[in-house]
Amino acid sequence: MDLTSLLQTDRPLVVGVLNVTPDSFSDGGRYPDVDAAVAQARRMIDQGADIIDVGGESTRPGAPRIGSDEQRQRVLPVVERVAHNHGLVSIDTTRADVAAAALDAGAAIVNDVSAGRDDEAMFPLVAERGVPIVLMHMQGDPQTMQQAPAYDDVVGEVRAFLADRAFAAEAHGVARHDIVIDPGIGFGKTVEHNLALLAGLDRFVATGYPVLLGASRKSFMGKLLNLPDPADRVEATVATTAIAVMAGVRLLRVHDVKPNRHAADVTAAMLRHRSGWKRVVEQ
Ligand code: HH2
Repeated sequence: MDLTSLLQTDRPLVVGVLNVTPDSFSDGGRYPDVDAAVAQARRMIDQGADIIDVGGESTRPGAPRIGSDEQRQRVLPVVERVAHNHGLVSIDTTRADVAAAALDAGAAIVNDVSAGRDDEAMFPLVAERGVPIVLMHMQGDPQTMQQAPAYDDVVGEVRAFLADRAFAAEAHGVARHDIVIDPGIGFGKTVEHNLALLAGLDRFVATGYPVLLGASRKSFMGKLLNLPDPADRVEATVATTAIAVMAGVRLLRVHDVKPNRHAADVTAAMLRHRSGWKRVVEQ
């Protein structure tokens, strides 16, 4: 099933993170070869992931940039096998040439953490291929974003940025129904900024674009709970999943599929029960 059809159901969608990088903050280096990465994708799908998000460049604070050739070498064999044998794949890249090669290899969604700003060829590519794109907010770039993030009104500014980027994408011919927005938890944000965004998720949902949340294992929870090891932040992530589904968020990008699938499904069942779900989805 494609993303548009999945979004027409009343299920929250779980996006499993698959970083084929040596240096990602949480799962970097865990999948040294294609077989290991494909096996992890299979596990995530068995646990209830709807989409596998494959990335070949870490965006953790201070991470080095990875050239397109290297990204392609890392992701393409994995994208090809997961897309053909297992399920729906999104490609996490800001480079249009990497996205194009991944789409050719079977990916069906582009996840661009620069919201089309890193590569001006990204929106024309997505428009031409007619595929969905996730537009994420980031203040600054991964090298510098955590040095001194500052906003007057973080929810208002992030929302205005995303509306602007969605408008730019549509101006290039990307269909409105192919746009997903994402407040970019941890990308140029303090703990307080991230909490404000979680508290204000309903304002993103109210734009009418499907919203994706990527809070999984991120450092604001480590700071709140004094948990330096990202692997210890699974339970905290599950709390953010329930908060997000309550607010009407449709996609949850997570490393730990099973607990988040359960949290999302129980929260959605509760919403259906009080018939709030229909209202949320139709906003
Ligand atoms: N977060 C990360 C990477 N890609 N994409 C979207 N749409 N939203 C996010 O919040 C998001 C993202 C960072 O997390 P991770 O992939 O686990 O780490 P790294 O960037 O170090 O590979």
